[in-house]
Amino acid sequence: MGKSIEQIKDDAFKSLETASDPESIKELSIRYLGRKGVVTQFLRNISALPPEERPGAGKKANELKKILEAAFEQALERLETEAAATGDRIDVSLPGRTASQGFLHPITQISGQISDIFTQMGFDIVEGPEVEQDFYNFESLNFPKDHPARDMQDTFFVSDNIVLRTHTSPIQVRVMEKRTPPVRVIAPGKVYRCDSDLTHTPMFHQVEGLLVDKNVSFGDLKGILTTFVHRMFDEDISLRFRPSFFPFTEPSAEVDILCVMCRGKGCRVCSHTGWLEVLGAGMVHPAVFENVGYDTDRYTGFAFGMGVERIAMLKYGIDDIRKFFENDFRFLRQF
Ligand code: FA5
Repeated sequence: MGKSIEQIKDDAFKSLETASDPESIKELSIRYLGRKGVVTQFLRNISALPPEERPGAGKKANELKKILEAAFEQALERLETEAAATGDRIDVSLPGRTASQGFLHPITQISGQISDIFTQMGFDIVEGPEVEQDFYNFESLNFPKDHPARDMQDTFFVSDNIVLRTHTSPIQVRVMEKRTPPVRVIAPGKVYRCDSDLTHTPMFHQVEGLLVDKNVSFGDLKGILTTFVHRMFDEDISLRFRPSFFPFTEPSAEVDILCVMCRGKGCRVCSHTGWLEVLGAGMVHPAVFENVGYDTDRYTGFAFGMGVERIAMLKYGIDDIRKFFENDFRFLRQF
């Protein structure tokens, strides 16, 4: 009949002492209690014993079966508890994991700084639609149909009367239709033009400004814009007002800032002029006031529209506007 039930028990417990992981305990359970296991075989072979020994041997074998079942189960539970306790232990000496933080795109940052400067000077922030009616983008701003001034802005047409706005100036009209003077607003937003080179992209950002009240003069416009430029850059940055033309302002001007790339000597960024144009401005044209029903005898006002990317280029010394839109992380994470 082979080993006695006592020998089988001794062997099983010795093996259990050396089993250090759940896998080996499961193997032992199969070796002793499985279908072909040692205890199972012992029980099957009881019929080979002399009849008087059979009841005692059967009883012992069944007892051993229960003892081993309980012992294997306990050993498994003990190992699992130990593993869980080790896994949960906190090693306070390990260095901490730094959570990587996102950041704002440089254009969003500059746009925010521009808005902050103007809100500190009492301007409200307003918005308007990017897909705009021809009426607001052009006609209400004194660009009649077929007027050559429309060629100044290479337009993306959605349909005959709907365009992607080419500037933020239509927001001037939308605001004046709803509010009565005094009006003091800025309107940041995306604009679109069929245009692309070192200093032009097909989508770019502008911040529009509009101030309407009694006795507003060109001197007020110069004062506000000079304050803005000095706060945005620094107190000794040079800027110049150059006469210009926009159908919706009269007189009109363009404001240039001394090129920070070459300090006025002339380079490819400033087209060798030493200056970089950052905004257009002027006194609101009476025709625009008439379109929105403002009394031109009582009110005057000024408006301006600046290119956010140009300001960012000057501020950070970037020589190619397209870098802002290439999404190269090595470039973007510097700001
Ligand atoms: C205008 O868009 C006028 N609406 C500005 C204005 C507002 C004048 C209110 C008077 C009163 P202009 O086309 O010059 O003007 O554009 C204004 C600024 O946008 C420019 O000075 C320049 O900084 C920027 N800009 C123009 N085209 C592009 C472009 N394709 N890519 C990047 N920036 C541009």
